[in-house]
Amino acid sequence: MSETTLKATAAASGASATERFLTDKAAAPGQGADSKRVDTLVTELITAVHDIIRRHQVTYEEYNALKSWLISIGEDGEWPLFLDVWIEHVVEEVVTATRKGSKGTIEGPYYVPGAPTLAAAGTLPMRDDEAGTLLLFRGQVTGVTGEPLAGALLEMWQADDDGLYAQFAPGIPEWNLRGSIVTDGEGRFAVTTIQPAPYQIPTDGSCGRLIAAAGWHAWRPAHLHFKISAPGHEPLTTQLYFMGGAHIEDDVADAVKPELILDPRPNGSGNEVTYDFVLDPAS
Ligand code: MBD
Ligand code: FE
Repeated sequence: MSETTLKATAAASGASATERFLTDKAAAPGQGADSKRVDTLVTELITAVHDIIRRHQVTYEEYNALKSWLISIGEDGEWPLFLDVWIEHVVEEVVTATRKGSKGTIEGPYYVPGAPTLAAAGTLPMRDDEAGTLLLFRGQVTGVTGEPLAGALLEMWQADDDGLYAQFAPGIPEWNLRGSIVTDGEGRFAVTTIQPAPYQIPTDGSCGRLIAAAGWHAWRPAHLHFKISAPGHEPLTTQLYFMGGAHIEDDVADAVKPELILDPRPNGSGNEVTYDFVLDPAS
């Protein structure tokens, strides 16, 4: 295991993920909220908790354990991790239910906008001695009627061979294994990268403590992340996985779908696989 792996802590990656979210996504508290909607959703959430307490005869010891844990998850910066692992997949399912194009899945906590732009046939930024099997990932971006989308933006990010993400684990170059690819005149792209390792949720933070306390496991299968966008189309956020890979059947984040599993084949220098993305028209 490398030096960087040893120094990656839950608190460090949690702080980065929290800051990232607050910078890119968070609306000002209460802004844009319809009070009737807040009333309905929060009342139902609280009522569901009350029901669980009654059904399971929750003790003061358990109530205080929950309180401590909720306090610590904020202190560790792990709210983005917790929500994206255990909640986001249902939001994604509801929001994309009527799409006709490619399946999406959750974004997770580690997207960073503005990754360096590569040509349609390019290599993700990586270290000279980047570990891992080379992967040539190619395909085409089209609309739902099959029309090629030239100049579509394919943003891609992934973990390295230690399962670590640049900008969230220490000691990795800023844009390592993160890139923005613009499709060619036929909507095609061909990206050279390495196959990522499975991702383990940090075991030394609040999410890790919850997993240990419940007797769960902390793993996501190896995956590549994408955001694909083109004018006049719904942006697609998705991930692709590797057939037969560890935890493909029991992703802690429940974000694997059968349509998202790649089956790369050896091509002499590493592996190669083709995958096409189909974008819905803008709604
Ligand atoms: C990840 O890499 C990820 O993709 C998700 C969804 C949650 C935690 C880490
Ligand atoms: Fe990920």
